[in-house]
Amino acid sequence: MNTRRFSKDTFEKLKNKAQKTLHRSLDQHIKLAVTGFSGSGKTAFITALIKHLTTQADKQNLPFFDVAREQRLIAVKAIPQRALDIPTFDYNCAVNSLLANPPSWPSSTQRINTLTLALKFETRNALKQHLSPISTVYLELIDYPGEWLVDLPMLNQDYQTWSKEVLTLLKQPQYIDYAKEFLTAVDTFDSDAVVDETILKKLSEQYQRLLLSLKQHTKVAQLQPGRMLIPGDLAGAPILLFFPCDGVMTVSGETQYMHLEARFNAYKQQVIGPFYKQHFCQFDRQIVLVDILSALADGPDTLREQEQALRNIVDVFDYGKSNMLKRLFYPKIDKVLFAANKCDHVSYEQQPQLAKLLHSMVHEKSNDLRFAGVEIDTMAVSAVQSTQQTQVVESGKTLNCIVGKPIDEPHQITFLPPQPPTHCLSKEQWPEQGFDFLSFAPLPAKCGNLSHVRLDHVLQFLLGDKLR
Ligand SMILES: Nc1nc2c(ncn2[C@@H]2O[C@H](COP(=O)(O)OP(=O)(O)OP(=O)(O)O)[C@@H](O)[C@H]2O)c(=O)[nH]1
Ligand SMILES: [Mg+2]
Repeated sequence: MNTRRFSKDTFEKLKNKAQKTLHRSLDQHIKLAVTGFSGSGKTAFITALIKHLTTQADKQNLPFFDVAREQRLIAVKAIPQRALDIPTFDYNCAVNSLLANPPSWPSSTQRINTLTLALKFETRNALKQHLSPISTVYLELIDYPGEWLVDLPMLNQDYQTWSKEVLTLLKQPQYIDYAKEFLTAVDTFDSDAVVDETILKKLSEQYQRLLLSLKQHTKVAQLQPGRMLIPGDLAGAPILLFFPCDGVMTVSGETQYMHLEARFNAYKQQVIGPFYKQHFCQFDRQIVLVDILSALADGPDTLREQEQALRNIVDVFDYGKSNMLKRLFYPKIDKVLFAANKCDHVSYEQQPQLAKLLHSMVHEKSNDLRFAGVEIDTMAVSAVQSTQQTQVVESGKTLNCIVGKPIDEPHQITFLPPQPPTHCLSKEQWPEQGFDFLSFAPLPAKCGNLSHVRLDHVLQFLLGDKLR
């Protein structure tokens, strides 16, 4: 009986693996990493991508997406996902809020979820055509709380290095007011003393409150550990009871420091490690969504901090072209798109400047990736359009403005956005009035259709070559 069950299980596993391998070998399976910090627009992007592919994939709507322009895309459909233990991405709920009257943005993500699309198309590839004129590509997407992404670089750090980095960040002038109380408590904390669970719990909770208030009042990206903000099923678990401290490592005895270090390591091994292995190891393509306008609005330190946080994230992914055989088992990211999202918060003429600013922020990393054989592009996009362009003449001068309904305001306004810089400015170069950008509600759908800015360029870059 046992032997029979073993054989059946083994057979199923082998069958699954063979199917996976076959899909990969024919390049039929694409895993797309939608990467971005909390609020960068991952959920809205995934929703828009599904909406445009499933019901709006015509040449008028997606003119730069070859398969749509050439009218070769037959149909796109969500299919049952391979990962049975992950909740399915609630597309209907997300798209309904965008299509509602008045429309609203989907809610912030609280757990991991996934969705697989099957794209059926007429192939132009001679070899594939010989086998069958119709091909199917499977596109796997996952959505997750951006807070959890920020944890990934911790995998390459030990407790001492992590503590140092976090404490340095908290001591910066723009965060010190929020962090003062916690920093004073940590200063008086005796890391060399014997373990006192009450003290550790109290300080951990204080640190968690600090993270929550930084999230609420600032745009700082690197708030670690991310599960302290969105615990998922770890709420109240002792694995979350740690905080950064400047202590010293002792050779013997069970000190508070060693206890904290053990919890930090357990968090890495039991929380970040599996999250990384299950969801971030095997990707083919990546889009990095960046909310550069919010960072600009927050000031020069936030922009620098975003730049650093982006570099740290890019560092944890596996890049480069793998050869055909390796690719079957260990796919590597071979295309990366850096997208300055929400670009419709500035005028059409200003959008290329946003792309240039993002390009300057990731320039060094892009160079390394290109060297590793990865194809890179940078674009200004808005997966879901929220404003329209207009021109206003004032004192004989034509001004390029945008029209939209700011979030939390009852009516549409015409707004002249400030001019974004094309590179990171230093504090001295920062304009006195800063950068005052607004956030807008999605544009109301027209006949059930959503609008976008350059989503077709994004699709062409990320998927175009697989749909030939
Ligand atoms: N103009 C514009 N604004 C957007 C777009 N996508 C997202 N936004 C804005 O950004 C906010 C956050 O978008 P989400 O899609 O929830 O971001 P997320 O990356 O999924 O965030 P988490 O779930 O917290 O990780 C939205 O509520 C909108 O205000 C877009 O395509 N265009
Ligand atoms: Mg989300």
